[in-house]
Amino acid sequence: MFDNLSDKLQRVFKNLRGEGKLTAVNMEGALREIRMALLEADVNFRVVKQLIENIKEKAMGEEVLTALSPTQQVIKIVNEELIKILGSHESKLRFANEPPSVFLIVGLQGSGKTTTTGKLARWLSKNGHRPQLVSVDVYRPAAREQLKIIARDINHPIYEGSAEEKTPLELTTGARRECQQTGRDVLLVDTAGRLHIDEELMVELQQLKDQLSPVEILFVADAMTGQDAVKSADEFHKRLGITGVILTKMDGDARGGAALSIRNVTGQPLKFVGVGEKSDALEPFHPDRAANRILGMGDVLSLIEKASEQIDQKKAIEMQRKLIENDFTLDDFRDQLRQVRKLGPLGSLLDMMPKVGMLKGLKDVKVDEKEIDHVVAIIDSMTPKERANHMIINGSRRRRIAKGSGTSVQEVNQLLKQYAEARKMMKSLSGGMMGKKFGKMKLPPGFPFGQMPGM
Ligand SMILES: Nc1nc2c(ncn2[C@@H]2O[C@H](COP(=O)(O)OP(=O)(O)O)[C@@H](O)[C@H]2O)c(=O)[nH]1
Ligand SMILES: [Mg+2]
Repeated sequence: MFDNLSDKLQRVFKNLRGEGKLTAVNMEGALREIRMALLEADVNFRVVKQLIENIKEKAMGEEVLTALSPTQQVIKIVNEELIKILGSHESKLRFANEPPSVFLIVGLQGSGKTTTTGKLARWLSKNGHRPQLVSVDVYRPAAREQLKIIARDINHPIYEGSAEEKTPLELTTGARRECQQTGRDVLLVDTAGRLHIDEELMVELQQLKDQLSPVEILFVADAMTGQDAVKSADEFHKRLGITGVILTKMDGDARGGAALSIRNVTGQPLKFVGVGEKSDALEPFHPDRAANRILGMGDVLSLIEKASEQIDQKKAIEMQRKLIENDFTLDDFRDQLRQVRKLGPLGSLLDMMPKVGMLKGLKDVKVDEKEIDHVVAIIDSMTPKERANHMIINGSRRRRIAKGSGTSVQEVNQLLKQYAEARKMMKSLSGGMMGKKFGKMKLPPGFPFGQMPGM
């Protein structure tokens, strides 16, 4: 996956490193090489153009981070732009308020729909759902048989339909009824494919869409077909309105052009990638991890990320203002916790910053990541109003929050107590040294929660 592109980009960065200093001239050369590498990876030319423009603009405009070398800064920018083009966040599946959630699996013949339907069933079961399968490829009995075999392999029920149910619509209607009766919450509909997009197929799919109101219309495409996959996804989207894409056969695709283009061209997210023929070879797509993989330098990237977060001045100043004015809300509390979580053990972060001598005392503080996740989950379960004003969180609200976050009322109480203590501590800090003597001092991310009891 992305192997060729990864190799080429790493070569570009290596050459840049050799240059020592970053100049307009060698930057121009690097950009040209990055452009070539992307085009050779079969990335859509418009996407390449935009990527290069963004990288160029940022590289020229970026304020200098003294903690990074010029090459590291270019890597940082390329990484950020790759993540952006890949969709920024993981796009999770949507579910209907009223079960069953209907997912239509659509795409051209041979793209991997039937295989992916089985993989999705398995993935959904592992993630707390009870999916039901149905094949509506009524033109090819072998195709329905194929899904039956897959279902048997993964030990999943499949709706086979009665003798009267012959059309795709009759079959799905029957399958949906059975879901309701047996308490299955997701109906996966494996649809027929054609070699090309044709009118008849579109009419059939449109009819299924109208009658079933699917929450997800997932377009399955073969990544190895590169820009053809992107083109057909785009056409399907224009005709049918897809909600996401699943790219299969990523295990055999060393270029990655489809993955890099699909979001930008269709406006629809890449939700999963298929990475093998087996039923567990399906992965949710994470733009940041993919970018990481493309750049192939996880260690450098995490160092860069940590260093740039440390220099995130705007945030620090804002936080400081809040400390002094004591309007530090649960929202801010959560932000800080998340930042601590992202940075990992404070010790390793401090190791990278020899300059901040006054923080050395914090070195032995351990950050329990699971506990932070727990606390963040509790705050997530609060309403915006509650997060803005913790005073309104009474007994019944605490019970609701505990339930929503899968914790106990005691844990919610504990969190609110910690938060109140943190506020108090800040108040005394802001009245004392923070407010006067160190008025312009930057705060380390996560400060001062690293020191809290039990965290
Ligand atoms: N290597 C690999 N093969 C896959 C993947 N997904 C599907 N296939 C293969 O692609 C072929 C066509 O898949 P199928 O599900 O029948 O496609 P459909 O016509 O769209 O239903 C089969 O041989 C699958 O084993 C994948 O992620 N990796
Ligand atoms: Mg099929």
